[in-house]
Amino acid sequence: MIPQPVTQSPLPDQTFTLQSSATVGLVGDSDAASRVADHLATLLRVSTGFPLPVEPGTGTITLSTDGPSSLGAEGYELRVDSTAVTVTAATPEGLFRGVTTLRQLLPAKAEAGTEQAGPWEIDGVEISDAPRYPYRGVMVDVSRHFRSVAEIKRCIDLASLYKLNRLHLHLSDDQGWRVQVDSWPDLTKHGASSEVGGGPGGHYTKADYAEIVMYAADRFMTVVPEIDTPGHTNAALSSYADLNADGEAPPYYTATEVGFSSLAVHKDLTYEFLDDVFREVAEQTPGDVIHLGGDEAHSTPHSDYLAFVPKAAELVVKHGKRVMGWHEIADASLPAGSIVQYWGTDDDRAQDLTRNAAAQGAEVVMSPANRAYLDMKYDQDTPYGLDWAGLISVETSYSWDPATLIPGLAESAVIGVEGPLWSETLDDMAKLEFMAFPRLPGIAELGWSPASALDWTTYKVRLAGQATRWDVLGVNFYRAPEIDWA
Ligand code: TNX
Repeated sequence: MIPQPVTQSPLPDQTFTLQSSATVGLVGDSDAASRVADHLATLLRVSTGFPLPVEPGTGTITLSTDGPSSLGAEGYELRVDSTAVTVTAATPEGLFRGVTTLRQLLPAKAEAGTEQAGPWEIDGVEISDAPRYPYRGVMVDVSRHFRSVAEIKRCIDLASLYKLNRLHLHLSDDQGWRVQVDSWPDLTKHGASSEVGGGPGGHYTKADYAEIVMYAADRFMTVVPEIDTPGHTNAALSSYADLNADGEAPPYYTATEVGFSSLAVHKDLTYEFLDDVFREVAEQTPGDVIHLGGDEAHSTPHSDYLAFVPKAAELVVKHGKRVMGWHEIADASLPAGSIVQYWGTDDDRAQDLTRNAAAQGAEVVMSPANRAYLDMKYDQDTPYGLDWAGLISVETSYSWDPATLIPGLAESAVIGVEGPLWSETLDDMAKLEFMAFPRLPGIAELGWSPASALDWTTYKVRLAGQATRWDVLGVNFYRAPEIDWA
């Protein structure tokens, strides 16, 4: 199982077998809980061919939201004995996490899209589980190479299988603006028309974005939209001449240099623009956070950068959202409730900024580029990906502790982890999957499992066990030689 649960005790000599007469019982009524029950039943109907009706009250598999609040919002208990399966939680979200565990206890063929032969056995077990951190994310860069709604749904499905609960979408950068903004239509009319390498690009209409948000919410995953500022803005600057300090629109950019673009920090129009963008993005985002980027603003003079960040942050807060940004923003003063995302490589500057973030009262999400970056090559022979932060083996990506990686950072400031998947070199889903698997499940485990459970030697055996699941799901994963895939 990945992530490893907090406690798990086998019930020896007890084996549960799912039969064609089984029912899914739902105790505690809410729409969200019944959607969790339907989600499980729908999945298993396809592979088992059993009718699996969802009924109120106790069933063969019982899902109950009558659990004590001591389990927390995402905690759950799961019991499998020879006659029944019970998942108990205090919330529909906890129920969903427990159902995710149940899916991993079933044979891998339970995930198949066609009817499979049984038996459908689960070894008896009692599990009690809850996450170490509330923020467990994956980031997809849809700016450098655009991904369709269907592809993003697949990312959500694969990430939620490992109990990740945040989908960070990098929606704007030099190479493309990917979300519709009604008040600034050229952002997508012009700014979405290509991508790295000159491909067709694309963008999410409001309906597309709503579909992604809803699909994610059904899997208890919150979308964190990122509008990168003040650098990484060529797509916007190329769409509106007036946004440029000199009033001239640069050409569309499809190469991969960073750090050459900047919003015009001294123009009022810049803040009118951001006000509109954040308002429209906030309106479509039920989640609590908008990410304003803030990284690599190499062509924004530093004093301008320090003036810009609080003004941009204030506009996020004005529209009811918490500010999130890459660690550079911690050099500026941040509004209460901000979240700073560390992407350093053990360098002092990045760590100082992150400690500064915590000293300001901000919370920290850990994405160390030399460990958590899913776009770094595994080794010299990896056919795509980058290597500026190093080569990141599966072991390297797993073997660190989010609480202690940055010396002197208060452990209480860290709220979680995220694996960013930048897409300069990744122009299709197969390549994204190859870079994310098998490293993303390890990031998920760092976010969920207690520090005492993190152990490479036992983890790599559990990781090997996931391969049959990925084969069933058609995941294009890298058979890293460090793992005995057997
Ligand atoms: C740095 S990480 C960037 C991105 C690149 C990435 C490639 C960060 C906040 N900025 O613009 O895509 O490296 O690994």
